[in-house]
Amino acid sequence: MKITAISIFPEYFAATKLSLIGKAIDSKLIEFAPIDLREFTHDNHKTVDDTPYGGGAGMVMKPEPWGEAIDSSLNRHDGIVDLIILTPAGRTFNQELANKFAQRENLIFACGRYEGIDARVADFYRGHQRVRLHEISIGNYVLNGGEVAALVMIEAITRLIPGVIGNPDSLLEESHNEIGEVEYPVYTKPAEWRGLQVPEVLKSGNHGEISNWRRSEAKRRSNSLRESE
Ligand code: 6GU
Repeated sequence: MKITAISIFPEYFAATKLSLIGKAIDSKLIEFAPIDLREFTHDNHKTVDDTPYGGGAGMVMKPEPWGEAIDSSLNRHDGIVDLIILTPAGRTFNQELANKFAQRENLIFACGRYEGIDARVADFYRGHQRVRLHEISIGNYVLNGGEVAALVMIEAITRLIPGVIGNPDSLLEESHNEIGEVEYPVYTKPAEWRGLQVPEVLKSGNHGEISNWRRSEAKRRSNSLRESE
């Protein structure tokens, strides 16, 4: 999978060098390039924003640098590209979308700042031959920009690529699968810690009872999480 992330703060993406994503990059399972939006400006101040037409608070990101940065990024990729514009007004990211994007070859993340990117950028690329456009949010809260949201998506997506995580069994057993059921509680040694015991059933060696117990605990947990919303 080839990933490009366009941002005025490409340094955010240094985090991709760590841990499993970093290893996947080293082993060429993933190719990742952070792109500095300001490289696609042509004025001395490297201006990326301006005041909104119609008035109002804040600044809007200018379309020209975005158009040039996205066109240049498209040239790094072959064939169809999923262009993901990060915006709090987008569709909420979830595991189902992570699974879908994990099957794609080419992802470009466009990380907006300020009050967002001039709307014509999305309109233009929605009609582009090589682009599938997505406007995505990671949840109902406001961040200063799309960089952290892109990192969240990159981690959720890349860990689903075969070979990226060490033990693929954990993908099967996992917390937030499509069903939205949260995983069972886990324990390790010691058997007693600060007066708290590991549940007897887990030490019983009875695999049937263990898996029944885990299923019922998982159900209990996901019910009580939903009630606390
Ligand atoms: Cl993608 N961007 C911003 N600025 N805020 C967000 C978000 C994205 N997702 C949730 N909040």
